[in-house]
Amino acid sequence: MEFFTEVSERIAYEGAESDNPLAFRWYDADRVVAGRRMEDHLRFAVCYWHSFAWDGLDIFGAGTLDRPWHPTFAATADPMAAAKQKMEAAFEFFEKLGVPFYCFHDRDIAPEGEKFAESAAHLDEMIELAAGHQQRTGVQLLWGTANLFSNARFQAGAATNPDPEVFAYAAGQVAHCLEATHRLGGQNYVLWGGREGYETLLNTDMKREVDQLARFMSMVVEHKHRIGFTGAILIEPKPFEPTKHQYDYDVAAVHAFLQKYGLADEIKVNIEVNHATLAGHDFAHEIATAVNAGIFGSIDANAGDDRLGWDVDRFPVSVEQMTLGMLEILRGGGLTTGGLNFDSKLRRQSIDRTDLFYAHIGGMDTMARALLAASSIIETGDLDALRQARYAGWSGELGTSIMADATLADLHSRAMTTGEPNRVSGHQEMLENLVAKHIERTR
Ligand code: XLS
Ligand code: NI
Ligand code: NI
Repeated sequence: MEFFTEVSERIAYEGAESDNPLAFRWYDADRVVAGRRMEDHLRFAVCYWHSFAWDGLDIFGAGTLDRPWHPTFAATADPMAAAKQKMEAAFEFFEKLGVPFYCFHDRDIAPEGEKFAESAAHLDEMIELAAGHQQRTGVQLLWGTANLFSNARFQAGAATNPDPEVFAYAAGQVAHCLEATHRLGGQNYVLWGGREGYETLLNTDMKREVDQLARFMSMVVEHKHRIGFTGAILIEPKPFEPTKHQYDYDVAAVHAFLQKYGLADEIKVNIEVNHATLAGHDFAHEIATAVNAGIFGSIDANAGDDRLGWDVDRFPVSVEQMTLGMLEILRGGGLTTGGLNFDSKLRRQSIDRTDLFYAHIGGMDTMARALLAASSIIETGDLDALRQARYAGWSGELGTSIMADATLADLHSRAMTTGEPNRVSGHQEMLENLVAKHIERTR
């Protein structure tokens, strides 16, 4: 059955002058940018949950989107039959859009059963089908993850739950999902701390909960090696929502956690744009922090809303925001096992199936344009030259001695005899103009 009948062929690149809303204007998969094909730089992934497992339901009302494969609308009452239809729709979409990757939660692709064993069997059956679809289409799995937050059993978290029974259940679920990801050749495995946080300290033993979280992560790492999964394990930071406070607050908090528990060589981060801004950071800041810490893994590409303080998961629209992000990614050496996963959802009134295409085309063009701008900034070298010049003193005699062996007392006696340090301009506005110029000139 064909689900996306308004799009009969694969979306093509037509160039910036094109007026075709169903064509790429910037994303040209085979174009080589800074020594790498665009497709290999950007490593786009479509996410299963927002695009295929969500019908537009929000806390005020029922689903609105035209999603014939969704259990709410599917002609069949059999959840497994509906899951199979959903998978057909998803792979038809991946193929027509021309993305190399997709991502899923176990519960997105396979319905939960009565008991754990039944849920596991559902997943195994769907994994077999997914393997076939992957082989047929060439679409690969960027990452898998376990949904440890939707079911009521996880009301007080999974690994951080006050009840070890829930920890044990979640551990079993992750073991199964990690193995499924491995079987599908997934390149990463993600752990977003769904409800790993708290609502009130009045009933929460924070120290114990964070220790439990670390124990859980160590088990995941041990299991990864046990089964021979060579992909990266990634934690996805988020400051709050659904809980009032999430332990994996931001990249810096996750890095401190990983170091404290000896996991910094084993786990990296999946940075989501909207989570960065909710934490009070720029997207680029979170990437730079991760690159500096040696834990940069992957990106959930989306956008927040300047006036809304929750995870609205819009498709990326700001070339400037993404250029600054891509600049840090390129400075860090680019994506390796990671990719750009559209953890983005349509607005609830964008009800047509074709809206999924418009949204992804826009997001991919935004990121492609950002890549072009960022690589042209790096290529011309003007920004880096100015940045380097700003620190020139640190290569001089004083700078090197400070970093080597100068003591506070040495610097005290020096201060007694030297004058006021010379102040220079930071030229911020000039640098912002320079970024704007590179964006304007992307071709
Ligand atoms: C929620 C998260 C979630 C993860 C995967 O805010 O972004 O979608 O990416 O569990
Ligand atoms: Ni995400
Ligand atoms: Ni999110």
